[in-house]
Amino acid sequence: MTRLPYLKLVLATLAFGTVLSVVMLIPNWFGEEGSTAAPEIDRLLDVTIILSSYIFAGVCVALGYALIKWRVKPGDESDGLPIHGNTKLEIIWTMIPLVIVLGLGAYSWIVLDDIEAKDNDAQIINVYSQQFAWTFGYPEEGNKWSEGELHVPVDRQAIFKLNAQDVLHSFWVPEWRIKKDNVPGITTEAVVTPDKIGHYQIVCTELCGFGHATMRALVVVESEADFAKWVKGLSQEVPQTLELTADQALKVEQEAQAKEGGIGGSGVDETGKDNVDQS
Ligand SMILES: [Cu+2]
Repeated sequence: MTRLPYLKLVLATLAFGTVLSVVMLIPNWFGEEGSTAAPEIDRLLDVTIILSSYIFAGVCVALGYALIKWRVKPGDESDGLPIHGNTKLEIIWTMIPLVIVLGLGAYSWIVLDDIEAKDNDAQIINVYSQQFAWTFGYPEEGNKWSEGELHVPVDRQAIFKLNAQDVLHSFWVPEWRIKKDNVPGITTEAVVTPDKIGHYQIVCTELCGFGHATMRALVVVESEADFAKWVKGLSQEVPQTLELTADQALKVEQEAQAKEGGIGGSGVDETGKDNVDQS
């Protein structure tokens, strides 16, 4: 059996992996950063890119070496060597990915723990999502609400309480790097500290129906003073129906129908599903 040229293979892997890493880190994959979480998340992804580059390089070098070294000679029709497993090799190729995955898992945990740590002066903002619009309630500001436009002060943590009134939606502001599902029946939470003044967009990132692609809202990150002025200008309070759970809202609607004396008149049956004749 030929001894493998380990040193050469390792050096080739390191060289190819380094070139790949450098090339892969050139594009700005994630775009502009707009929150304190963004640099940490981007660094985590950069580390993943570098690790993946070296693993990919190792696989390519091993494959390339095997293809060249053990290529079948012309006219050789014989079978290869009967090989049955190699315990040492199997232990190595199990342990290496295990260490990498556990290491990345621990690193991700530390990052998540850090970016979700809550500040004492955080502002709670309620986010309501429905096909195909976003609205926002400010409980600290007399529960005033805003339709399609979210304002937040810069450098102050915002804790978004995410609600879904009908189906699954998902709250995502790419520059903040934070993405969280809005789930009917429960309130989920996203923690963000925007650190750059500017205009951004909330993008719904959960396929939620025909209008999904248009389900966006403006995000304005502004100074504390500008935010205070804007929020004072809001006149209406969050409508009561938005604060009910889906079940409670259905009950209110059914009671209203019963009062009008017409059941089935609105095309909504007791399961809450639209039963308008589709044919
Ligand atoms: Cu959607």
